[in-house]
Formats: sequence, structure tokens, C-alpha cells
Amino acid sequence: MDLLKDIETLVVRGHIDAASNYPKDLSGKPGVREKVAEALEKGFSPQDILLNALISGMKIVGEKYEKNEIFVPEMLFSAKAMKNGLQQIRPLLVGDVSIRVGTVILGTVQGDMHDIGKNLVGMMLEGAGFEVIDLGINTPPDKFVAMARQHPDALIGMSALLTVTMKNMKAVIDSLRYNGLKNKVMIGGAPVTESFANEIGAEGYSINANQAVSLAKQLLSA
Ligand code: B1M
Repeated sequence: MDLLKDIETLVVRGHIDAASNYPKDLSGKPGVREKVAEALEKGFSPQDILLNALISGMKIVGEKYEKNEIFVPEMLFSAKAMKNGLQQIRPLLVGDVSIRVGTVILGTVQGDMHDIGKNLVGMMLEGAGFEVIDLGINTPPDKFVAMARQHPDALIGMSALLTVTMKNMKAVIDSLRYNGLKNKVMIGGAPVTESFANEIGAEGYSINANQAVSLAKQLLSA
């Protein structure tokens, strides 16, 4: 348990690994990279590390940012540290999948640079056997539309972390429908809600990456 708390603290402090000089007082000391490896070696499950160290760490980062205790540069280091941890558990979450159950076109909407949650959703989907076409961050509606044209049976998955970029999800749905595309759409991200999904005409909303997998299965089988 202490090891998970240590990782959580290292995410909050933004200390990636022993080679990283940030923050100064942790320079040369083990960072998220080494501690996640140690946790895996000691038998902690990837899900436990994910929920109780990495995601919980980012939650604290958000709270500190809100209270003006940290600023964007510190948030960036924390995001890098978290991503490093995620990379290490990725092979364990994704596994070796040979049978594809469907395709999901995934992207963070236009104007939004947050991609940790989207990447996590992508990993979980891949782990469940989906082919994931990741359009990245700051994705304009046209890019979703072009990919949906090539994959008319694919599910579209959109992520937004900012209240100001949420509205761009509607722009994507409107654009898909305007172009006669019937791809189903699921959305998620911290400020997104079920009622917002209903309001903009998305077929599904998911609060987290695990639920996103069951929702994707449900939407593609219906
Ligand atoms: Co930003 N940021 N950020 N940020 N950032 C938030 C989102 C914020 C809530 C912080 C705060 O004020 N407490 C706030 C938004 C306020 C608002 O709009 N209401 C905020 C702000 C204001 C900003 C800037 C505007 C700051 C500035 O420049 N002044 C700026 C905007 C840049 C831009 O996008 N245009 C900015 C920048 C950044 C960084 C670049 C520094 C960095 C992102 C790095 C990166 O992603 N590569 C960053 C970070 C790290 C955060 C916080 C701290 C953490 C986000 C995160 O990764 N969480 C965040 C605070 C917070 O969310 N508490 C914050 C962990 C991740 C696993 O969770 O992404 O929620 P999440 O994903 C979850 C679920 O939401 C869901 O599943 C995931 C796993 O369970 N989910 C889906 C997500 N997408 C889904 C899609 C689905 C289904 C489920 O289906 C397709």
C-alpha cells in the first residue's frame, strides 16, 4: 500500500525517473518509472497501480491546480510522470489480442490537448479486442468525418476535459450526420455527463475507461 502512496506522491511531484532532475530535491532518486516497475515485481495488479497510484495522483494534481498551489508547468511534469507509468502497465492491460471485436475511432476534440484519459480508454479497448484508430488530440470534425467514411461500422469515441471544448463534440456529431454518416458515438471526459450526451445526440456516455469498454461492446452489438 505504501508503495502505491509513494507512486501517487511521485506523480503529484512530477518526478519521472532517477535520471530526471525535476524536482530538484528528488534528483537521482527513483521516480514513477522505477517505482511502478517495483510495484509490478512485487505483484501489485496493473489495475491497482492505475487506480490507486496513477489516477489518484492526477486527481490530487487537479485539486492543487484549482487551489493555485501548482501551475501549468508542474501539471505537465505530473502528466509526463503519469504517462511513463501508463506506458509500463500498457502491455499488461492490452495483452495479446488476435480476434478483433470491432473498431473504435478515438480522439480528443478540437481545442483540447488532454490525452491521458483518452489514451487509457484506448488501451482498455485494445485490451478487450477492439482495433483503435487514435486520431490524437485537438482533432477537428473533418478528421473524424474522413476516418468515419473509411470505417462506416466503427464507433466514434470522443474525449474532452475542458468545459469550453465539450461543445466541439456536438460539432463532430452534426458534421457526421450532415455527411450522411451513421457511425454511433460515445463520449467521455471529466466535465462530460450523461445528460450532455443525450442533449448533443451521442448514443453513449461513459464515466471511466472500464465502462467505456462495456459501452462500446453494447453499442456495436445493438
Ligand atoms: Co488541464 N485542466 N489544462 N492540463 N488538467 C484540467 C482538465 C482542469 C479540470 C484542472 C482544474 O482546474 N482543476 C481544468 C479544466 C477546467 C474546466 O474546463 N472546467 C484544466 C485547465 C483549465 C487547463 C488549461 C486551460 C490550463 C491553462 O493553460 N491555463 C490548459 C488547457 C490546454 C488545452 O487543452 N487547450 C490545460 C493543460 C493541461 C496540461 C497540458 C498541463 C495537462 C495535460 C497533459 C496531457 O493530457 N497530455 C493537464 C492536466 C494533466 C490536467 C489534470 C490535472 C489531469 C487530467 C488527467 O489526465 N486526468 C486535470 C484535472 C482533473 O481532471 N482533475 C486538468 C487523469 C485521467 C485518467 O482522467 O482525463 O478524466 P480523465 O479520463 C478519465 C475519464 O474522464 C474517462 O475515462 C478516463 C479514465 O477513467 N474518459 C472517457 C476520458 N475520456 C473518455 C472518453 C470516453 C469514455 C471515457 O469515450 C470515448
